[in-house]
Amino acid sequence: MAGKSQDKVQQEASIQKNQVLEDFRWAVTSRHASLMGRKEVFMGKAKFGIFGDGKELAQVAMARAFQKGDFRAGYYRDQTFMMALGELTVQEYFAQLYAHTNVEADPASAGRLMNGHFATRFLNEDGSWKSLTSQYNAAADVSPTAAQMPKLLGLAFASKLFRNNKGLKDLSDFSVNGNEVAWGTIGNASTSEGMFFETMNAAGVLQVPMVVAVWDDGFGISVPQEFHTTKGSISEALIGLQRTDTETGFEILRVKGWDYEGLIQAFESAGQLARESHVPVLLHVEEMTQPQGHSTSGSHERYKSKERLQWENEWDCILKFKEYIISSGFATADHLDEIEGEVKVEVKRQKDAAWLAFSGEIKVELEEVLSLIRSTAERSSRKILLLQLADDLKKTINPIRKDVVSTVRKILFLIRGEGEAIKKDLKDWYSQLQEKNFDRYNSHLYSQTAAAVSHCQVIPAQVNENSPLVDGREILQAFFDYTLEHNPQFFAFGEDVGKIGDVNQAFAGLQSKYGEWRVMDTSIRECTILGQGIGAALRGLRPMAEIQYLDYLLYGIQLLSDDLATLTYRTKGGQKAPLIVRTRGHRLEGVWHSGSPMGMILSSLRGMIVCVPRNMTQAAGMYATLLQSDEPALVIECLNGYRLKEQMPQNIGEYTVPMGIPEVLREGSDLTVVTYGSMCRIVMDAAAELAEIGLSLEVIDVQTLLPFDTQGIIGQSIQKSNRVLFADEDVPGGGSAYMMQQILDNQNVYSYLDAAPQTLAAQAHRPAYSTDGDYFSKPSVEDVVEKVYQIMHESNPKKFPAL
Ligand SMILES: Cc1ncc(C[n+]2csc(CCOP(=O)(O)OP(=O)(O)O)c2C)c(N)n1
Repeated sequence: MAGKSQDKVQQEASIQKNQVLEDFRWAVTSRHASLMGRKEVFMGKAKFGIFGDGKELAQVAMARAFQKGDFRAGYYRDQTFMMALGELTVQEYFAQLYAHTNVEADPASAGRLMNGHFATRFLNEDGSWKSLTSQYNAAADVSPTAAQMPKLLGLAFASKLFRNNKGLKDLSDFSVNGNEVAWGTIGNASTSEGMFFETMNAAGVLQVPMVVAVWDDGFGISVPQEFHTTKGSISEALIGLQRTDTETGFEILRVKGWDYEGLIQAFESAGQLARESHVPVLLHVEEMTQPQGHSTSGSHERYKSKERLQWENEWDCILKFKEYIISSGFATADHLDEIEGEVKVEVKRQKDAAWLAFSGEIKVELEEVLSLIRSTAERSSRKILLLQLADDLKKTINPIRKDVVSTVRKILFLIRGEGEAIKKDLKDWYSQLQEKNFDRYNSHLYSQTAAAVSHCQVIPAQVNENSPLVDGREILQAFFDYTLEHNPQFFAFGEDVGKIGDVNQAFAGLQSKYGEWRVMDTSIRECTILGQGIGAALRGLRPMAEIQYLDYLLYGIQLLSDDLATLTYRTKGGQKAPLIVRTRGHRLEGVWHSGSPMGMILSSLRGMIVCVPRNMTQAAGMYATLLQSDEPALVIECLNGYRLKEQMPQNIGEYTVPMGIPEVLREGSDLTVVTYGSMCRIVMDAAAELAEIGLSLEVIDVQTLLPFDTQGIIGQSIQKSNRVLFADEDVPGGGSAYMMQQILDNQNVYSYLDAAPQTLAAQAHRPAYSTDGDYFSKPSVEDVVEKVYQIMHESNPKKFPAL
């Protein structure tokens, strides 16, 4: 200090004062947004509210340490952080509370998520990447507690890759030498989840630039800390992760949620350590409060003691911040009151603007429809009733879209028997509204960009009589070799993927050829393998995450379902994570190595592509398609196919297999069997046997279950054969029932059927061990033969007598 000029000292003091007052402004802005938000819910203007009050101070400190290019994966308390970064206006905050369906109004979720789910937009409207290093990035939030953690690992891991994999050094829109920190936030109670512990361990092993801030307010809704965490403290419980002079690990810091200077210092040093040295940091922020309780669902007075409530009042971080500012001489109490007064007016102004914008759109629709109903009523025989419905609609307090649409639908039903001229205006208006509402509520389950799988170029595999016969796994190996050479953003990882090149050797030799940053081993942690992939894909890389066996996908299905599969939908195209999940399933052995839980997958992964290649030639072509696209996918290779012989295509790496286009494997006229994966071979064998008694089967491999037969190929086959059987290895009512539903609901085949459509599945239990266990559990050639024969018997018992 002694050597500094007076000017310099004054400048530093004024910078600090400006900073402190700016932070104060953000803290109280956020607090008043919380207070007003709660009232909006109780007034019936929003359905549910969860707010960030009590967590403000730590978040302004985190925003100070957060830099352009960094990523946040957090949860519903982070509004102050987002506001202080400049990534969330108060108006946007309220737009989400009201569920305003406009991307401009609510850039995080276009009204699709309840309030407190934050996100920035990573993509331009056409789906191309923005420059992520020039902006602050918040990965789109999810509600399940701790589900933000696995992708946080991936966001941090990407920095590690960008720093160490020289092939990525030119991707300056995604990283600058891996200097980006991934910041996570999580509530103290949520640290009890397995995902949290799995992520922490993996981050310690991988040494990635990840800072995890735990917002500790001593409760998880009503349940106090002693029920959540060993020793009542997550930083105490995790002390074994602490790095030492000789061992790598975590840096663990503790700070109080009301201590402004402590928070600023802690976040700054955590950020610096992670950024420069890629050391993960656990930042335990203790003594936080929750002034309004957990959410609008109930009062915290039900479960907090009087003493606790009083302590929370006294140790409120904004109160403490005020005391600090005044005692440090940065401002007087009057000045702070003045700022708070201004803030209150501004928050109210933006809240009102958000409401006006939200309700204004609905009002326009309501006025339009009222005038249409009235003019329709003039022409209708149900005039009085229609005018009454219009009147009721007009009287609705805080009308929503449902009020408008349900009235229109009721009226269209009432006047169904009247002439077209009477109904036309209302019907036309409604059909236009349906399109708009589809865009508002139902669009973007899948990519809507030029890189959607449906737009990928189809290049057939080239095989001729000279193409060598090789093991299936060698086709995959050749494909991965080609892709590692030609696509620097591609990398593959999973249990046993690195050194031995996966348990079936499709990556054999490729780690030594391309290095440990391209083909790598991981620990046994399916959930965070997937999270690692999601986070890396969010940052522009093309990861292939391997789940060793399909049966173990269950460890990660929640993450795929809640996070990856909903990502495009819940951000309305604002983010993408085109992760490819590779796994192998169907036939092998026993209860845990031969499952085909396709019904479970199909029900939970809408939003992802699901490929079920029957062999490795098809699998390689599917991977090529997926790598051209911007959609996340699950590919299930056939466990028993790696050693089966296939011809090596000449254009390996280049040919593609289109998604949603079934392939007719055998033409026939008596009955269509629709199947996929390992069952293709079984059905083809059955078809050969049945041909011997003059029965002609058409066998169709659907190839992908999501999307499913987008061109109606199966329907066309049924028009010809008039009979259909859907066969797979899932439980009854699983994948086979799904295929039947798709065809019956979408392809209008009912009138072409001469026999009831049927399914053939495995037994309801998982398969018993060994070859006999398989035979008596899963569909066999005999099962297919007998099932088909039975259908034919019912059609023509004379020609096909009972067995
Ligand atoms: C997997 C899952 N289980 C339960 C819930 C319901 N829930 C929402 S918030 C919450 C408490 C979380 O407490 P904490 O992690 O301490 O965060 P805080 O809300 O106190 O900030 C619970 C149980 C959920 N969202 N997800």
